[in-house]
Amino acid sequence: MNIYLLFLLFIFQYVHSISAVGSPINIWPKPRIFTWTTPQAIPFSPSFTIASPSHPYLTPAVNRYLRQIQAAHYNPLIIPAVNVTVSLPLQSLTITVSDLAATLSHGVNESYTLTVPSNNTSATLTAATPWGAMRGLESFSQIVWGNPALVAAGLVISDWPMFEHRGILLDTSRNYYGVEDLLRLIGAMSSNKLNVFHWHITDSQSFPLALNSEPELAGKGSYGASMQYSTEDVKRIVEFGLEHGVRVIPEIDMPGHTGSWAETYPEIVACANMFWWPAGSPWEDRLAAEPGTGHLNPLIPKTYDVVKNIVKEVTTMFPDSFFHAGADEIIPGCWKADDTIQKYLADNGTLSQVLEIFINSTNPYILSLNRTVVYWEDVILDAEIKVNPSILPPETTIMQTWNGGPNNTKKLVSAGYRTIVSSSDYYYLDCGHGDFVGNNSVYDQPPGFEQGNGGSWCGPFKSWQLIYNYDITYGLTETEAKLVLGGEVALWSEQADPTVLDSRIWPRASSMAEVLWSGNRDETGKKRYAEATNRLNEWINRMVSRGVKSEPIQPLWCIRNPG
Ligand code: CP6
Repeated sequence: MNIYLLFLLFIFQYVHSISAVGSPINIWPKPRIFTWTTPQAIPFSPSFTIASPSHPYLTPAVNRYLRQIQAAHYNPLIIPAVNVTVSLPLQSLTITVSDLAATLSHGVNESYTLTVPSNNTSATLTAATPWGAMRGLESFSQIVWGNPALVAAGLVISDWPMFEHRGILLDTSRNYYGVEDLLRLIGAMSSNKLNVFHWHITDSQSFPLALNSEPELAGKGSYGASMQYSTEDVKRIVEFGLEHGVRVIPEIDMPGHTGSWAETYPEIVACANMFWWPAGSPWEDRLAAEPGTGHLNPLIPKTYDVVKNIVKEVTTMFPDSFFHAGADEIIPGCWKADDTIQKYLADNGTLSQVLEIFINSTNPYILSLNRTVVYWEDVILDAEIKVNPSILPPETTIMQTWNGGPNNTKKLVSAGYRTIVSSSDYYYLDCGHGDFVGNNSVYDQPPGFEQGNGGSWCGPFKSWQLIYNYDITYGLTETEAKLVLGGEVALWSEQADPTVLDSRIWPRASSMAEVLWSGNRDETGKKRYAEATNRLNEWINRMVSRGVKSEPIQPLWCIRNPG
């Protein structure tokens, strides 16, 4: 290096020595513990490399991050005020993993420690498992910015999640999403450190999953040949999930929400042709009474031949140990409309017994395939049709709550169930978009939802702040809180499809992602959403720069004039 260049470097360093002690680090979700006493940075070498143990899923992740960081030149909304030491470009990151054999499963250790020195050209990332290493790589990618790139230095991050289960539910039955949309979703989930894609694959409106054992279910029940997921598609999605540290949990919703099965097997589906409800029947009877409903008939042996074929093949396609079997929203009026069920009721049977027959005939089979079964809370909590909880022991059953906010969470955990929180009052991303039953519909509307009044489907809209401030263990004892596995935001697709996917989900899912990773309070115990606002602006900008079309939360003016 000649003397002239050294002189230039000196000037450059001097000019950049504007210190801004205490400025936050722009990582989303915020790490649990980090020290960055003096905001400082060093150049990111164009020949930067990552050394990592070889692993079928970590290796592709490393290559992906390396490419992304080198190509990104992320342009921040607010240029971080840092001291820059130009003499020490960061040349390498060395990854160490203590348990390379750990599989991606519920409760896997996702902790990591990332150290970027300010006086050395190499950084280190240590993690318990490959999945923790992926979380650390993501954090590392978020501390690199600018062109030529700088990397935050003189910092140590020690990080691990607060909740083990951090997910997104997407419904691919009401409207179809292409494989590329699902991959983009999983990629964005991973960058938000979310680890569960709950795939609500089938419902009454379409059956998009192509199965070799039951080819007609999708053949007749999908929206068309181009709107199906083939075995290869599923394999690609599951593998993509593994490369991103995202588990893919399939849901086959049954015995309700199965109208689409009737295209193939009309004989096993009750009320599939009930396109409108008998005039005058009360709205309460019409839970999930969407155009195109239908419930499996538990009293017909053929039902179980079909269910077992589906469950068996789905478990071969999805390696995760969780299987979601639905069991939400059983409509009394649907089963009551069926002849065989009517006879059963006339012989003093009850609708709850009909549901028990279904659960008793399917749950042991799912368990025999080494799966933990997840059910919607309705299976034991719904007022009219529910099973005796004793047939679903907490050891083998996980409940997912969506009604009634914290009260239902309390009911489930106090009964001993491990619980996933998806409260519709906070976590339903489809809410607030107006009634989807059109003005030309033959449906009677419930009071307040008269046709054409614009009545809102589970409104109002759930804002990122509402989601950020929700505590999923609110009102629970310490013992009860331990049974809360985590949460999932849900995008039901009656009024969503690929054109709105990104903006319906982001940044509101990022809100939950941060809270389930590191909470929503600062060191003094105060809610930290004001601080989060600034970081979220930057995070949205980064997601957009990575091709995820997140919505904004503020005008650029506010971002440039933080007050
Ligand atoms: N579909 C299925 C749905 C819903 C559920 N299950 C749902 C219910 C109420 C609201 C939003 C969505 N569309 N299969 C409930 C778990 Cl407000």
